[in-house]
Amino acid sequence: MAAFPFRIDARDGRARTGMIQTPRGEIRTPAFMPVGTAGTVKALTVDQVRQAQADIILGNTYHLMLRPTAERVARLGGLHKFMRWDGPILTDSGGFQVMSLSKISKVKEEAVTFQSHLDGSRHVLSPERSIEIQADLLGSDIVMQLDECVAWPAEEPRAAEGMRLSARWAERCKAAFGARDTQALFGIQQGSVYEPLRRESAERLIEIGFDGYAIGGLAVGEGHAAMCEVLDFAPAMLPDERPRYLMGVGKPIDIVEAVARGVDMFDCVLPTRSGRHGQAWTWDGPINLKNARFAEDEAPLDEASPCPASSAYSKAYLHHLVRADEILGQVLLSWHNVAFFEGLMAALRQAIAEGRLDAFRKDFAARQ
Ligand code: PRF
Repeated sequence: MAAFPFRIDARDGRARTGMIQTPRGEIRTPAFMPVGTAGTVKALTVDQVRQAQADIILGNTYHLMLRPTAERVARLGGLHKFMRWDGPILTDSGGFQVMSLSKISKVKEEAVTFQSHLDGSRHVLSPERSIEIQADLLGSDIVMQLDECVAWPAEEPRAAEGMRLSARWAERCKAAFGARDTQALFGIQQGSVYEPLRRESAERLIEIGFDGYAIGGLAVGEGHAAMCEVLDFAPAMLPDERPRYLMGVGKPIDIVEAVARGVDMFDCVLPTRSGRHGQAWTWDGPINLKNARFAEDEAPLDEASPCPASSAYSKAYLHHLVRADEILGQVLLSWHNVAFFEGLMAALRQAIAEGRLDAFRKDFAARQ
């Protein structure tokens, strides 16, 4: 597998910091990927996303296959050109979004069939079709296998069934992807909270061989403590020399704890979604700008931040924008939040490089 060298520069306990090298640029790890579901990181221009220090963004097979369709994106030159983002893009494979968003869905060995949440139209997503959409039509840099994420809570037999289906789909995705130099394929570990299932999942994925390994099936309702318990054993089952990606996580405290347990990549809608709802993430936890206590607060959210949304606008002004339901309030808070998450990742990388992650973790938790 020639694609995507992963260089680890420093370690601190189980945590690592380094860099994934892609043809579209370097991804500093641990990395946070802002979510650009429908060909846009909601409320932000790609220039703002770049200024917020994101190295890579995430796109969604499910949304783009329905609208504007993957074929149309391909005719328009691929997702990078379409949305004007020239950095790396990781695409999720669609299965998880089918389960969480579509009206009706049915998972079978061959494929998942579902009805669009937009117009009720019927669609089929097989492992082969997911790879075609991601790799050939959208032109994704990091392609995810199609998997089944079972709903929480799941009894062990149900979790095993979903994990084994995901493992069989992993083989089909690998065969469909073939060998490529300029794109990478990641497998996804499933198995809910069950250690033997996580072990079997990891072994089957490693046997197939992927460029990176994701941890799926977490942050689905089990809570922070249960997720941390799984992360005490799950990342260590995946190859040390390849990137590990915890899908759909999370709150800053989740990210800090996962990094300490050996995770390298994250994605979450939280910074953009909470930004559209008036919430700003800070080193002292989340605050809601709607709150009357900010009405005449002239201080910015973070004067030390390189992001203008964080350093150049007063909380009083942001309070006004949110109260008046002005679109700029959503833009500035989304921008600030993405910059905050990227700043958190930079701080984590530095703490690992300097061997003081434990102290960082304790300070961080105490301030939340
Ligand atoms: N699988 C895929 N995408 C995901 C998940 C998963 O398990 C999750 C779970 N947190 C988020 N996104 N393919």
